[in-house]
Amino acid sequence: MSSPSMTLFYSATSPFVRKVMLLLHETGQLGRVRLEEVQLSPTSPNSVVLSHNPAGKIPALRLADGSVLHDSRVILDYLDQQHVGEPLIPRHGPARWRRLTLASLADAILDAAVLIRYETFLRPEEKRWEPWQAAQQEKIERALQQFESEAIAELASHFDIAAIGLASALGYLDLRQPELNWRQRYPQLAGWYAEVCQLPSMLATQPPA
Ligand code: 99T
Repeated sequence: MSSPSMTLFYSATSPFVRKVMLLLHETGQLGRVRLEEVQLSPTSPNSVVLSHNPAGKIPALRLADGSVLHDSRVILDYLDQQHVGEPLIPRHGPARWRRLTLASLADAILDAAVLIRYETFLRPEEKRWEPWQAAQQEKIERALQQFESEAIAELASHFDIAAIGLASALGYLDLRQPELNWRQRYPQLAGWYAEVCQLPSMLATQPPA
């Protein structure tokens, strides 16, 4: 096999990076990407990442010609157009907008969960504001409720952009909020997630405990 032509700025605990890794696994493109592991947070940016993405965030993907793609949504879209199998992002029609909207709702869970993580892990205790954190947590609950009540059949139909997003989000909640106990409140999601966790792509991308 030829050597990887792209570089992914990567961390094993980033759920946004995990979405990219899942798509690479599912579309057989792992060999095209070299992983460059980085450590960063908003208050400790990584200079290499900053030189590729002024927002200082991962994932960022450097292509063979030196150009850089970010954020995860753009990278997923790009990589999904680089393989010949069934697209994981429908190309046209109502399915495209529906699956992208579900993926966006999964990203909203991640955005809120990452903000909570930074609030509780980085921000000094005396500067924290409980109502703000509770409001982020409510976003997560409302999104989970919508997936539970309106989207289970759609999720189960295809491990695509929407399912990849939600699987990454649920994995991240288990990593950073192990006490959340979401499975009790959302039993259908729990059943769906237990099944997708057995996929080789999910097993290979599990975040370290
Ligand atoms: O915010 C920063 O400066 C550094 N944070 C990141 O790079 C996080 C890593 S997940 N990435 C994003 O926030 C990307 C969001 C973007 N919209 C996308 O790519 O979709 C860190 C999680 C953790 O450490 O617990």
